[in-house]
Amino acid sequence: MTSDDAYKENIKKRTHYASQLSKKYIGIEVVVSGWVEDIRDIGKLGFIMLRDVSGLVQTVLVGETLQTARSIPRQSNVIIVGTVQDTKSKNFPVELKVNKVIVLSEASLSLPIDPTGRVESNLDNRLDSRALDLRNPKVQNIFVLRSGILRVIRDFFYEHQFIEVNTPKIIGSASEGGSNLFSFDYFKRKGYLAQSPQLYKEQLVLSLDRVFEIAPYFRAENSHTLRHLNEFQSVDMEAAYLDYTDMMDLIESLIKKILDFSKQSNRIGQENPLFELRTFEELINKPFPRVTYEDCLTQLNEMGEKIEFGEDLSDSSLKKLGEKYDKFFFIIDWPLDLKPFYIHEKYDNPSMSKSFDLQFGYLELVSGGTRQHDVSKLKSRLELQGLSYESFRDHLRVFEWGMPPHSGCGLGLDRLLMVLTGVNNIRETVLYPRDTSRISP
Ligand code: AMO
Repeated sequence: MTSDDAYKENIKKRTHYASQLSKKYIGIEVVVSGWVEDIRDIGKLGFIMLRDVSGLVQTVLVGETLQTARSIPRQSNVIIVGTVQDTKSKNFPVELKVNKVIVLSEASLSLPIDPTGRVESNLDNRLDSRALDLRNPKVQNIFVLRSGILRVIRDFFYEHQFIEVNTPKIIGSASEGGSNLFSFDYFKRKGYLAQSPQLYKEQLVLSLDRVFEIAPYFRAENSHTLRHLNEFQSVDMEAAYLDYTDMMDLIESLIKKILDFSKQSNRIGQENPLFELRTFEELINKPFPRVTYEDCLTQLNEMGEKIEFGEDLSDSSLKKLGEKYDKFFFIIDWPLDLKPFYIHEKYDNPSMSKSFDLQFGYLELVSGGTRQHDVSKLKSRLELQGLSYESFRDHLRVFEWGMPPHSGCGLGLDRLLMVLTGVNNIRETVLYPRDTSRISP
């Protein structure tokens, strides 16, 4: 039967998801729809293993329906009308005795990848066929988790009096300085893709007090690592009257909320538990260590890694530190010169800054700090960093309209997903990743 026949015969739409079928429906006719994961034919009897977004259902076919099923290519999309019955299978609570199979959309016989994951494909091939790759429950789970986390994040901010904002991604000049911007023609002048919402989120606290944004950053960096993309999602926040220590408290409790949520999601999965999900249950009630930059240098020197004061922490030193602090920890109070112009100096030691990075082992997840809100100091910091304050004119004037002191930070969402799912390549956590060699699909 085809979808046209189904239409003519007025076959009902789905009545149940696969995971909803249980013993209480025995004897009842139901309609399920999804894709054919497997067809097993043992002579007079056959089985279609039908998968939908919720899981798998075993369906049993005999006679004419079995005849139809034999010609259906795997991964085709079908409707199955069947009666729920008890099963001998240990893997399912019930099975369906098939009354009708309707093919809605036939899959090609030669698929580019095997979405069941039984035949392994490399990540590049999987990303080339991402829509199909997502039929693999393990892959799908990453994005279900991601969606759940986005909801937790939004709820968290609403509870803390933040409002969600959307700042432009097409901008007329560099948002933070630096040269890592994508540029393009914008009606006879140059436009850029925003490398972060930094300037806008700071401007918005002038009147909105607390704002957050979940949006892409675009960075024209020629990086070839497992943790860098050229387009990635960040959770940005900015709040008036908070200091960087308050901001660390806030981000720490957000991360703990997310860990708590991940712990719960792990229990929900039945047929396809998020078995790779790392919940870090033991960390939920423990404070994350806060280690100063200076302490990091001392510890690194003890480990034989010589770093001069004022130098940035290289990949190899972060890896060493990450062996000692192998979960979440903050590196705080960086030298001011290592930080962007908008970061505030420490009052008791102006060569140091009110700044922090949240690490997971060697992986940087968050960066933030107290912001400079004194416009004359902002101007001199811009000059010191070789940036012309003329190009920040629109931004700087906002600081003359009664700007409150404020703090903020940006959390790399894709990297956080790496930590939670245990995948070692950021591309696994992004639907359609963009890197130096990938711009499609
Ligand atoms: P920063 O540049 O440190 O800070 O970025 C914030 C966080 O974004 C993530 N991240 C990345 N993720 C994937 N691919 C990349 N290429 C990449 N680069 C960064 C990291 C990082 O911690 N304006 C400041 C934030 C602030 O102070 O509010 C900023 O852009 O997890």
